[in-house]
Amino acid sequence: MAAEASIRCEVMSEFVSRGFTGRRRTPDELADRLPPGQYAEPGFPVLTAGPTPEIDPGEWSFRIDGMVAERAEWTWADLHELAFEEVPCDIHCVTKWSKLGTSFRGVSLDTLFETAEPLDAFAMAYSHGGYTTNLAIEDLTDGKAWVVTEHEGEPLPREHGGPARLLVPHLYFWKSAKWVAGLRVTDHDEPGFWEANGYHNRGDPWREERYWTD
Ligand SMILES: Nc1nc2c(c(=O)[nH]1)N[C@H]1C(S)=C(S)[C@@H](COP(=O)(O)O)O[C@H]1N2
Ligand SMILES: [Mo]
Repeated sequence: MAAEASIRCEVMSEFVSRGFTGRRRTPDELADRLPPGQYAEPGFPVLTAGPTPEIDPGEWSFRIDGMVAERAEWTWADLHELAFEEVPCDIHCVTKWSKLGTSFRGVSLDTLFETAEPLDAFAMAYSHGGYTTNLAIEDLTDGKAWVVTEHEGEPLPREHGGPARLLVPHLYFWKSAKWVAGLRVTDHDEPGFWEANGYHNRGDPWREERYWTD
């Protein structure tokens, strides 16, 4: 299912890069790209539980620890030594807006896991400010997740998680932790902030996994 969603994302971005960005899309095209129950939002709403932290890139770092072959931590400068990728994608918020044909730029989790190889199946992403969200390692690997620092060619705005956020576009957007500080790899699954407050444990928008009862 995850692979299917990410393939769909690639197909869509190819479609967008052929020249449809900014043009009106036909309802058929929209219908094809919108997961069930979602509508297309041209803007980029901000959804944050609590205050917006102010983090200087000089103070920022990203850590991977817990059940890993080697713990690792990257400063802003360390991160920028790694390969950055452009990530064209669609994003889907559980509150029903989707932003189609957008893009981010960052480092693939696959690259970070080359250093900090996960030895177990689960991870908790955590952020400056205390936000957490849980993800299966298989939802973070094989080109499905990034630590991003740019949105549509500009530095990631602070309200959208700048200087850096997690991006996991094949799952509902609450899994994309803003102001991300690290990932802890664990041998058991545990709910993060929204998952403990009624959201679905996995959150696949194509299966409409919104709430824990879905
Ligand atoms: N640190 C942190 N990350 C977060 C959130 C948050 O409150 N704090 N909200 C989540 C939710 S519910 C959504 S829908 C998206 C919203 O991202 P945006 O504000 O860039 O649209 O961020 C997710 N990541
Ligand atoms: Mo959300």
